[in-house]
Amino acid sequence: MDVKTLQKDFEASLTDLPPLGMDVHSLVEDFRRYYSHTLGRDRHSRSAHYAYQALVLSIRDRLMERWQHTRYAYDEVDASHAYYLSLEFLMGRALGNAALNLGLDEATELTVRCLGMELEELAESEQDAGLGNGGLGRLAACFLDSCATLQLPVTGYGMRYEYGMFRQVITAGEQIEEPDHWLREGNPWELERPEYTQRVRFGGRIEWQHNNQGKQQPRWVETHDVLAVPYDVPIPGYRNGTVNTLRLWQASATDEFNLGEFNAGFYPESVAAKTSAEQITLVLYPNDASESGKELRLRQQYFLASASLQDIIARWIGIHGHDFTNFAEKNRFQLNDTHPSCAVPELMRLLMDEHSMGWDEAWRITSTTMAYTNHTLLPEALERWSVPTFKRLLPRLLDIIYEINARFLAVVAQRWPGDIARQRRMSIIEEGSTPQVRMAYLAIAGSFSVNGVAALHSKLLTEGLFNDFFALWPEKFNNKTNGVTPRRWLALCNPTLSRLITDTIGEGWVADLSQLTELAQYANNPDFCNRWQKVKLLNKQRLAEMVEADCGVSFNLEAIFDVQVKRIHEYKRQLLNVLHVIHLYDRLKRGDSDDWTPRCVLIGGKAAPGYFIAKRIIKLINNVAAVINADPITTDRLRLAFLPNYRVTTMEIIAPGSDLSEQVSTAGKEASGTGNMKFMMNGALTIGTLDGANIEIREEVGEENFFLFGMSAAEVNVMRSHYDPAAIIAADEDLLRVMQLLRCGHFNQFEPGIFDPLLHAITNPDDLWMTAADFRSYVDTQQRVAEAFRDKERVTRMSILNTATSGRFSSDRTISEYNRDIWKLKSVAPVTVEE
Ligand code: IMK
Repeated sequence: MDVKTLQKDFEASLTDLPPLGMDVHSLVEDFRRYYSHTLGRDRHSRSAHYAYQALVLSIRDRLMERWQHTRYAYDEVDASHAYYLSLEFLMGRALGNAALNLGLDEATELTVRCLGMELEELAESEQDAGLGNGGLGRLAACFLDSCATLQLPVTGYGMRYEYGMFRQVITAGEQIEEPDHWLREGNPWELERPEYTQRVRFGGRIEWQHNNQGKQQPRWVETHDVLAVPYDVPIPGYRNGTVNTLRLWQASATDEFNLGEFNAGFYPESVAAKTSAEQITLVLYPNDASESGKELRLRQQYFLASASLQDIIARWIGIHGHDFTNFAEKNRFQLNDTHPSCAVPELMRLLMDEHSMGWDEAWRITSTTMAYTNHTLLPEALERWSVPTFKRLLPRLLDIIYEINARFLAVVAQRWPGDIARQRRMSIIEEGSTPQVRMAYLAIAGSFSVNGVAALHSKLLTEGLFNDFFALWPEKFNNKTNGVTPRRWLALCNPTLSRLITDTIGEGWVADLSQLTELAQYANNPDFCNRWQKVKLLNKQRLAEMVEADCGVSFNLEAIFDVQVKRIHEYKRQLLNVLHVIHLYDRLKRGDSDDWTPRCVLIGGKAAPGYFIAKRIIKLINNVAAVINADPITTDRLRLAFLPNYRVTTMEIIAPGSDLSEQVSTAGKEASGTGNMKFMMNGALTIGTLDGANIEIREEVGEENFFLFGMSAAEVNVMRSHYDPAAIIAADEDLLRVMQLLRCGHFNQFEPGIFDPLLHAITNPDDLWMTAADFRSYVDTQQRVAEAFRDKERVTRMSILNTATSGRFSSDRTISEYNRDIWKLKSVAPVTVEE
């Protein structure tokens, strides 16, 4: 055969590769080859780790084919595209999800069995991709799954942090943070794409020059540049042939660092500069719903925005040349909170300075492509960057922000002539001794859509935080209630319940969760209820084993599994939960235990390393657990455990095994919550306040199937001015006794005074979270929970109805709404590989 023919055959086969088999035999075949030929293992070196590697490579090949076909399909129709820009993607493990979504779950299971191993054992080899803090990052991950499942051309853009969310170790009851070097053994799910490297600039100064049309043109000079190298992660849709992309940027020093200064004899300085460039993607900031205000964080934010936009524009030019006429129509950028909001001035800069566009045209494009999602009302999370810092790091961007602000304030002045106070309030630049850039206002001014993440939260945004902006641009504001993916959070994590559901109503629910309503008709069917209970018991056993292994606490399977897992934060009120546990202990001690319902309380979550009170709350939980678990009076009746290192992978065991979901935030403070949805889907009942998505959960399941307690957001605001915790405590015998136990050091006999800061917080009239105010209502409602659980039939019915009405909380529904109202993309189906 001559070279020409070979070449032609090769070209043809690249676009038209024969599809890989999806049956067990093909999978085993590939597995064998990877295990022995690629990884060089033989029968003398059997290990779960290499088996895992070989399995991933086999599955990855099948993702690759579909990935290519998806790209071809999008290119073919020149599809409009949306980009989800986020500093966080909390992906968790990928193996089980890839197998499920490709329809290879059974084949995978069998392949592993052929080798005399169990899939669960292999899966343990995979580190969680913990590139996020909590709800905001996990939401981004669920959204990618739904976009691929709905076959929408959506790409995620994020950061390839070398260290993800820290590992939490509990020592003497306290949180110790250990670095999470998740890439140490390599990451078989990513594909490095050095050919798409971008250059991101920092520092320097602006020089104005005349261009050949005699116009003043800025030149950003003497910059310190950093390279952004993309790593692509495949995002498979649910059994539909689509594989979308998550593109993660890694910072890398430019060659200038290596050459210029090396030769000039400044070796150490040169290496230091290299390290400083590569710091940008070294570590995830471990703060949830609070800002850090650190310069490195601003560098991260600009790095993501700039690299992503340059990448998108380069692709555009590759296809359309320098004609940007349809750019706005074809592209949407969804900003996941203000973290990537440098994208607004950066897109202006790229269009004007790099692609010679005028201000008006650049602004038309920017303000019709950007959309902003707000994820919290907490003032400590609202990002502000000091103007001097901004000027030093991003001088050209600051100029553009000033220009955006001047034009924006002119619009405000037009609408409210002479209202100086309002102009000052709304200004993107906050005046003061050190002026600040208000990133949320920048995001609103630059976007055509602003959304909150649950009905109450979106309403509070327009009434409070963004009220002035709502008055100016009511049409921009909308709500998109969060959701979670039913693939990971039901089909994958709860196989026993999934089987029961599929046996009963068919398998359509996995891609259309509204079908779960068909379960409601079985809520009174004794046979079905029986099977439902059996499934729950098995899942409780699985959870109890994990608690035993990780906490050394044994959970009684007969007890209510009462669970609160989420970031540790005062507004989420883990303290209220602990006060209730102490109250139950006090009741046992004083012999008030007629008709007792056994209860095992599990609390888990990470505290931001700099958040003193949150860390002390962890210590309190552990100390209370030590005392009550050791007291023989509690045996089989009450247990408390703190689960270390809560993460995506542990939630996959927790949600299926829980009876009661704790969603007890101070009303008006939790923007949405998404853990609440995972519990509901898996049939847990909720005890919760009228906050975030709890309100919508209660609406769906019906008030008789939801344990509501506490003040409403409006009541919280009314009480604020005359909150008197001392009086509340004095008037409540139970709370008084709980406070006595804490005050006298019952849980810190050898650590005097350590809980004083917590006692102070509870008794402080300025306590923003008003823990004491909701104590009575919470305890009474927990008593109703205990009574309900004595009626097995009743709680089983309630549990079934929770799952049956959880369809609304699928992220497929949420993403359909984003697409209907904001992105307006057409779904594009690739030619399926097998066709
Ligand atoms: C979280 C909110 O606290 C949750 O209520 C919500 O369910 C979730 O986002 C998803 O919408 C992290 C944040 C944040 C604001 C700033 C930062 N809001 C949330 N996480 C840094």
